[in-house]
Amino acid sequence: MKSGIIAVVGRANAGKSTLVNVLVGEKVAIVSPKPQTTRNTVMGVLTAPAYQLVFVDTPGIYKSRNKLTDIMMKSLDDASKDVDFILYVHDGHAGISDTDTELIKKYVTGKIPAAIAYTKIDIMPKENIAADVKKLYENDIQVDILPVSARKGTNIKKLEKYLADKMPEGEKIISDDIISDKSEKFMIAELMREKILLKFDDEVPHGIAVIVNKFQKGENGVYDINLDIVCEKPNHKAILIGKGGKSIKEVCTFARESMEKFLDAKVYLTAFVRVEEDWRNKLNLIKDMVII
Ligand SMILES: Nc1nc2c(ncn2[C@@H]2O[C@H](COP(=O)(O)OP(=O)(O)O)[C@@H](O)[C@H]2O)c(=O)[nH]1
Ligand SMILES: [Mg+2]
Repeated sequence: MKSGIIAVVGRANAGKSTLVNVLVGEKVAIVSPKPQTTRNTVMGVLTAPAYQLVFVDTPGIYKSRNKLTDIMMKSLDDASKDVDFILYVHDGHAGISDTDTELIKKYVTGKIPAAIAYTKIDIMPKENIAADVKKLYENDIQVDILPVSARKGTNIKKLEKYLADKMPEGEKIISDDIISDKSEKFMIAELMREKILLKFDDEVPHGIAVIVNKFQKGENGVYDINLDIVCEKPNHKAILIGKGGKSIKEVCTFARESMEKFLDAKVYLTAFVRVEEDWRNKLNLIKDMVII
């Protein structure tokens, strides 16, 4: 059979996690319109009779600004070494800038086989695709470019077959029933963070960490989940809670619904908001919070 590890890299918001989720067929990584949604590398596995594709979804590419972004960048660099293939995800509808060509060249170096998934074609004029492909070639980026839409499912099967064909011959890397390297507990914290990212403006969610204190399935089949939402500033805490607790209640309802879908069971969710100033620069705290 064919099997291999594929690093999924690209700019923040390009659509990497969405693409990995549709390829794997299950939600393994959270998605939002905000940068820094993915903080850790997440592995997603697609196992078919004739091949196995192990995707490593990475945080987007950023300029490091604090210890958290340092860790994110290191995990990106680590993830893009020692792999069989690099899938560079480019947001087609955003056009191609000089920064894009520079970044593509940084990751698509010729040392490791690579291709570009040119995504979000559902929200752009089709005629731009050919022009952009030409632009990439003119910039000496001569790898296969595969136009896809993760949202609409366009060309996803084609991309899957393409990648399978590029993998080396080998044994299965991961056992059949595993689709992610992350625990249910990790996903629970991530789903909470996703709903916060979706509900609040930029400044608040970027300073959020979620810690799961309790994650227990009762005899009645209901999960008892208790978590801390850690924020950086007292005014963020006030925003998160909202008037009379309205905001936190709303966001917890959304989070609970998606946790129930993910766990396929009822969830009893309690959450507590607390302030931990400058946690993004406190390495010990980050290790506890981010790398669960
Ligand atoms: N229209 C459209 N939007 C997409 C597509 N893929 C991702 N998105 C959106 O782009 C945003 C960023 O996606 P995400 O997967 O979190 O990007 P990442 O930061 O590269 O992992 C989210 O709002 C997604 O819903 C796509 O194929 N079409
Ligand atoms: Mg992501």
